[in-house]
Amino acid sequence: MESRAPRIGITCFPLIGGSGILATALGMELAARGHEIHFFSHAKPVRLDLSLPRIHFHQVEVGHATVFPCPDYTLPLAVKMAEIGRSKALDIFHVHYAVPHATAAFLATEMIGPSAPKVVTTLHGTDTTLLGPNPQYRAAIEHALNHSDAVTTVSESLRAQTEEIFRLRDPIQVIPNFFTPNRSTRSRAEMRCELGIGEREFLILHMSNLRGTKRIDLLLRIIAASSQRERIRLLILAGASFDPFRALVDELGLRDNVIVREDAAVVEDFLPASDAGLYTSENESFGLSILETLFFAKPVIAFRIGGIPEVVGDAASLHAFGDVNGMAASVDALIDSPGTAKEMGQRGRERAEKLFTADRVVPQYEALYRRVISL
Ligand code: GMT
Repeated sequence: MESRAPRIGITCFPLIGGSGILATALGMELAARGHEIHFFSHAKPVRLDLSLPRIHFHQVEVGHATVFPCPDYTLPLAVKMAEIGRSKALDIFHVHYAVPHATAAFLATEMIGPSAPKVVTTLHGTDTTLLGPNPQYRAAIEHALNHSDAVTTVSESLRAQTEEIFRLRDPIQVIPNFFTPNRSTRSRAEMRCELGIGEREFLILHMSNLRGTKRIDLLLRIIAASSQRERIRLLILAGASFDPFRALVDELGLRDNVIVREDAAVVEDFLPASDAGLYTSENESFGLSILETLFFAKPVIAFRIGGIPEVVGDAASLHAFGDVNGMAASVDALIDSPGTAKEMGQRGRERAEKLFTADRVVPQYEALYRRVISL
């Protein structure tokens, strides 16, 4: 086995969303540990710092100007991965999402031939939960997974779901997500002042891409059901337009409660200002935003679904899916009892620092890379 650090190509989605954020953080951590890292995507991943040593980014043009009636991404991506994989002698393609990324990796390795990089595929959820049951995608995902040299999921829950849905050749390895908080650029007081949060007000934070599975309707209904709603401000850091939810905000009379920021990539500026995190997904393989909230010692209230219990353990208030009144009661309890809120937040931070740091998780990927290279 070679003694130099393996050279890794990372393929991910670039926009605000847990998989791209995790892939970006992983690439930057690996670069700091001496690996040459080559990112492939159709745009620069939002949190990627191109000034760091050993970080390279290869932008893939979506095939708009071709003879085809529909734009194509998979083939230009595969060609770019093959070109760089060969010229930079990459050891690994680590792709985040099976379709189209693992499919592109498969094509790229076929183009390169025997010296091709090994393929590690990390599943983040959608391949299994949304696309897996879809007959238009199922066979392609199964093919991509069975032609990967290793497949990982970000939680035990996603592993079990994936092995139930697909017929896989090899067992899946679970490697959880991690988070490394950056320094906040604003103090709690500065940010609360900027957001217009009064001293007696309780600031609840929700961070998500607002997709259907995040159940923003339930998020708003919980605030509306709280007996303390006049003291609550709900800050939504949104990875998409909030416009579709404005009518419900008005219907529930929450216009004065809700603050939305659609361009907030720096979560570290907002987390210290908050008093709790509220997450209402009906489906969540892990919940990277929940982990980010735990790292800032903020108590979390969420539904007991998917991988969330693995992330929070007993350091959060979990409820059966859809229990709006139970969630509202938990919000009220945190407002009424700052001591309990503080203690829950501290337990959450201890758990996050014990299980989900880069120092604990990144070596698991490095060990996996070394194992597949030696296959
Ligand atoms: O749903 C999202 O937030 C986006 C999605 C993604 O693929 O970017 O997130 C998935 O991957 C994250 C990182 O592993 C997980 O923390 C999320 O739980 C997961 N989302 C779902 O399973 C719905």
